[in-house]
Amino acid sequence: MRLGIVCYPTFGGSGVLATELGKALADEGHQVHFITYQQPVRLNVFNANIFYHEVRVPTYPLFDYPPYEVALASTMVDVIMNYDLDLLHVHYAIPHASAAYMAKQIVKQKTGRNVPVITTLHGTDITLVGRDKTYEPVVTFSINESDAITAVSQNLKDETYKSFAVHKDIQVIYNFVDVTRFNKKPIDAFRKVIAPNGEKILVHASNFRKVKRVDDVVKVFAAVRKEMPAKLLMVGDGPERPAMEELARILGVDEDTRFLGKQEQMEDILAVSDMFLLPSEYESFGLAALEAMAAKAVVISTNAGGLSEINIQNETGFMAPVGDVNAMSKFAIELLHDDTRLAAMKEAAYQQACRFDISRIIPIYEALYSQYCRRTPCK
Ligand code: GMT
Repeated sequence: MRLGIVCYPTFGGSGVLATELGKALADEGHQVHFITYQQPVRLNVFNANIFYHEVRVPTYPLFDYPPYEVALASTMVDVIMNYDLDLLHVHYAIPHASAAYMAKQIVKQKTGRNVPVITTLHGTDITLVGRDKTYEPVVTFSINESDAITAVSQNLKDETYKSFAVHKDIQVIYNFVDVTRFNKKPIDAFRKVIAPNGEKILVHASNFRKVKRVDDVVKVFAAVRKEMPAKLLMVGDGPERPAMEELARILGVDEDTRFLGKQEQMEDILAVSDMFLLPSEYESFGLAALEAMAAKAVVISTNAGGLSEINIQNETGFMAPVGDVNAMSKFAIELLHDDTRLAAMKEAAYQQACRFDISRIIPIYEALYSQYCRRTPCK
């Protein structure tokens, strides 16, 4: 198939998932065209089946807000027509689903062809941003106009029906992880630099937005650090980072906390980690937690959103209500003191990640695409 994939190119989960999906589909022999404003961060391989089309947004003195959606729709039209795409798969509804709708109408008018659009809902496009009155009518309309809609968890599907007048079926296709990539041997030299005296290593990775409640990460770590030697790795960057650096100083754990910024080699960091902290206010799924589990890290998270669809209480990790720093700290301290239980839970986390392995999920997307494919055979 010739597939167009539209996503955010940044470190956000939807962009990561879309890029990994595109890479896997290209490996399967499909021609994959990424359409976005910047090279996606995980698009770091050469594959003759992968094309990257940059959306350029020309500026003009009149434009306080350069019209990205218009530029995106025009690029979609260009790529659909010049590369004869079979379908467009857009990740994160805003503004990708509405731009795809516009592109579809333009192609239909020009050629009579109906290009199928599949929209995958990822999280805040539904639970936060999309609900805002400023966007809601366009989001509802463009979701309903998509030929197929998928959501990355059952919780996100339910949230969509709760908040939007969507009258079409939404298929749940869970996010995935490439287990073979994340189940890596720890690099001893790296572990020694981070934890020279064999301290336990805790890790958090996100885009440091309010919804992640990163302050709870630092608070849990401070409680752990009171009880035992430990190190905290903070991966990623975003608006909350400066406040978190300050909080680590206030709580006296700055010497044991490293802010690593944005990192591409997450598998190397996770390979030396014992525990992953994700105390979010909401997660539709929690892809970062799944990647941690594939690297045999135990996940301490909230029970918000779809997290309970991947993290199994007391088996692969622990979940507490949002903001319950005490419960998360207590569990972390007890587990980090008990090496036998820690090893068992790490293994259980890994086994759970295997249920979401890339090899299981890609065929589900291919089957969905096949329903809309005009070519025979479908590759
Ligand atoms: O908030 C983020 O982590 C980024 C956001 C995105 O759309 O890029 O992530 C959402 O999509 C991920 C991939 O499907 C999910 O794993 C995250 O749980 C989800 N984030 C939220 O729901 C807050």
